[in-house]
This record gives sequence, C-alpha cells and structure tokens, in this order.
Amino acid sequence: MRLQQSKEQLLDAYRQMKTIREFEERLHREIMTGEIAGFTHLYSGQEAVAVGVCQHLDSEDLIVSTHRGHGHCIAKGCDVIDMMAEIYGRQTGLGKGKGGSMHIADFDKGMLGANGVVGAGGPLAVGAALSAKLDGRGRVGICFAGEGSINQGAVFEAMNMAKVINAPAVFAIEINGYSEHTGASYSVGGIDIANRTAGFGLKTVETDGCDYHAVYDAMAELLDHARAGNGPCAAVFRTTRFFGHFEGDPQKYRARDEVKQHRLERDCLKTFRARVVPVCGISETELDAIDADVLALIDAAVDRARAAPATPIEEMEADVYVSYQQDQP
Ligand SMILES: Cc1ncc(C[n+]2csc(CCOP(=O)(O)OP(=O)(O)O)c2C)c(N)n1
Repeated sequence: MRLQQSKEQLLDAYRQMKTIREFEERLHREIMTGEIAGFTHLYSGQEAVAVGVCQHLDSEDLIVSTHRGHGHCIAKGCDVIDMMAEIYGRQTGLGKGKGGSMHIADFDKGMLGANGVVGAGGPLAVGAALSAKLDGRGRVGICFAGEGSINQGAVFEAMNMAKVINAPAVFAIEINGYSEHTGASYSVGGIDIANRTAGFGLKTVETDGCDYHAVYDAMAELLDHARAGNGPCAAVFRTTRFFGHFEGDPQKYRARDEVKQHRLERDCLKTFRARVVPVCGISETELDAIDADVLALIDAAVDRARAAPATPIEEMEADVYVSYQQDQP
C-alpha cells in the first residue's frame, strides 16, 4: 500500500470524499421536503472509488458517469454550488437547471456527463479514449459503471472495441451489491466480473472500493499501463451503498441492519482517518477543520440554490434542440 502521497494530496482526497458524503447526506434530507423534482440516486458509501480514481486525473482526462453520478462529478472538480443549483432546477445550475441530478456535465472539467441510460457510458468512454489516443498526449477515457451495467451488450462491445483499437480506456466498475432492487448474486450471471473483463483482454485489478488507498494504488498501476499506450484496463471495486437505489426506495430487499453495519465497518472516511492520522503527519484537528469547511460549503450550496431563479419556461428549449436549417446555403 502506497502512503507516499504528500500530506497536501491526502488532505485534498479527504476533503473530496467528505464533500461527496455531506453533499449526499444533505440532499437526502432536502429531497424529503419535496422541493427537488426528479429522480436522485445517492452515491454515499462509494466515495473512495470516485476520489481514488479521480485523484490521478486532470481536466484533460475524460470521465463518463452513471445515473449515480454526483460523486464522480465532485471528484472530477465540478463546482458544488453549481451542481446543487442544477439539482434544484435553477438557471444558475451547471446545465442551466435543465438536466438535474442525472445529467450533470462539465466539459471544461473533463466530466462528459452523468447518464440515465444504464451501460451507455461504455461506448462514450471508448470514444473519449480514442480521441485521447489520437492526440497522443497520454490522456485517458474513464468509464464509471455499476455491476448491473456490466451485463449490457453495449458495454461488452465497448470493451471489445477498446481492446481492438488499443485505446487508453479504463473501466472503473463499482460493485455495490445491487442493481436497482436486485442483489448482484441474482442479477449478475457469473459474479466474477474481473474474470469477465480479463476475458476481453483488459488488464484487470480487483480491490476493496471502500479503501481509498487500495483504489488509489490500483488506479496508479492501471493508468501507468493505459497512458503508456499499452491498451485498455478494468478496475473492479467492491463497495457499498448507504442509501436506497433512488431517494424514496423503501429498501425492503435489504437485511434490517445491513446499512447500519456497513456504516460501522465499511465507511471509507473512517478507514481513511484511522490510517492517515498515526503515520502521515495529519492530525484529527486538521481533518475536523476540513469537516467544518465542507459543512459550510454545503450549507451555502443549498442556500444559494434555493435563492436562485428557476429556469424560465421560455428558455427550456434553448441548448436542447439543434437547428441545422440555418446552416444550409
Ligand atoms: C438501459 C437501461 N435499462 C434499465 C434502466 C433502469 N435502471 C436504472 S438504474 C438500474 C440499475 C443499475 O445498476 P448498477 O449498474 O449496478 O448501478 P447502481 O445503481 O448499483 O449504481 C436500472 C436497471 C435504465 N436506466 N437504463
């Protein structure tokens, strides 16, 4: 395990994970007020994956996300205030309030978008990886994917294509135990997903997705491989989901104390604290100060989203439909 990231990098990783956690915990409460329209899928519990992956990337690297995308957006540098406004459907949101939770994107940050279509990210990420290969600057395309999406034909095709064209695509697969309300042991035929990705010829690593350092190390190895032009890779992360599939899911399919147990034993923030405080020159006080900053940021994000104007009806179609007629000679 590499603990040789600088103190500054480790503090940044903690801040990112904590920001995702508090963004989601607060959304969970705000959604109950009825002020937020549309479906929301929370990422809480999986923070170490998004952050352990994105700590290796800059805005030139491209990521493609899923319906459970807030964590990937935050880890890739999307503005938290603008994200919250987007989820509230406000004009100031990242997508001018027209996309909401499942369509947050920020091309300037290399975040190509959350996506409501399960499995759609595979082909997009391979396209991104092909563009990276063609410009030869060592960039990569990353596909975040749940274990449910790995059963989609488009994802198989994307993995195969990535191998055939030797593209620097990395599939970051998050096994949180469920696809919607169905346990992975039932919905995924052959739960050994690492074996599956290796079968496509992808260099594959499987590790604990609740452990930031395990994720960070796995990605270091895979990204060295992909950036050097050695072809596509897959990282399979075993992780856990603290909330329901979507907000409002009664979760009757889960054991009574399952989440309580996971919060006790599989919380990536607690694991991170316990590891870095004794050996990395980081104090509990420094981490507590980050916690306070993050809570203030999330308060500000909610206050500003509430105060921002809703997107007016007359603007709804702008940037949505393209007219080609004006380009005709
Ligand atoms: C093509 C398609 N099929 C089905 C759905 C409905 N659906 C939404 S989320 C989901 C489960 C996805 O599970 P997984 O990929 O494991 O991601 P997780 O929700 O666990 O993050 C399904 C089936 C969809 N959105 N798109």
